[in-house]
Amino acid sequence: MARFNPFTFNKAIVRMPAPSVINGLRDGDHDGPDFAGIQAEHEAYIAALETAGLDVTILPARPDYPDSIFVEDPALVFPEGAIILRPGAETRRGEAAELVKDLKRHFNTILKIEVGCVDGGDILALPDKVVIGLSGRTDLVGAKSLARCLESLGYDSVLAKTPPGVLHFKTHASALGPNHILTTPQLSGVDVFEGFDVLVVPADEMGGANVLRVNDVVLIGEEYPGTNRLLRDHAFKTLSLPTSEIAKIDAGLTCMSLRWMA
Ligand code: CIR
Repeated sequence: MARFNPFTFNKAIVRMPAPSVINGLRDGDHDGPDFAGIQAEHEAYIAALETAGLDVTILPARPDYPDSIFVEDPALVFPEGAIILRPGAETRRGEAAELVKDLKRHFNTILKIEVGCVDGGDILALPDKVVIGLSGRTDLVGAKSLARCLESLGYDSVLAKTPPGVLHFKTHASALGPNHILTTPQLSGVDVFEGFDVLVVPADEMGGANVLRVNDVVLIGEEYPGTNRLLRDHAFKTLSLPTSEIAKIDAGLTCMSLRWMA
């Protein structure tokens, strides 16, 4: 495939949180987030996207889908078209169909995964390929179906393994720039990152590996000062955002938007 720029965007879609977000899926039985806290984090996130130059479409809350604020999981978007995914969690599957009419307003080409399951959180777009992480939410059948959709849009893809017990591939890896990846120690040596400079988050900041490069800035959770320092030491411009409430339902910064260059 021709080299692709997965960092430059002028459009985004987000969805408002519903009060039911406090019942969002999570690993373990700890308390959920505080609704006002989620609202504040979401608001700051939208403001950061707008400051970075994106035109943000804000979809209304869907109380029937507690996790629907995490629009990255049910769809993938590229300048050439959108792909409707099949989320691995039963309670989230309906979110994909709900996005179709909204995506049709922006994309002429809409493809769809019909079999298996794929969560957008497992899909990492790099300049030379798209990595599909196999996980508890993304299976081989879904991954192969996605690879065919990607090919028809002009993208090469490769499979990788999400570390056991980790929700999504991107929970532990992010693309920082044309030559740089940020990972946890578990993913630092994987072959799909060969040829990239891999920066590794400090051992006590695993959650810091989920960052979002948007145009010239890297959005990072304010709970990860060591990771922030690491990025700044490598000349990345960063913006810290509060993420402690969304973290209670296993979410990070990439999952609250779909982003593309129109
Ligand atoms: C879930 O378990 O599906 C949600 N509570 C969190 C999804 C986070 N998605 C993402 O990081 N791509």
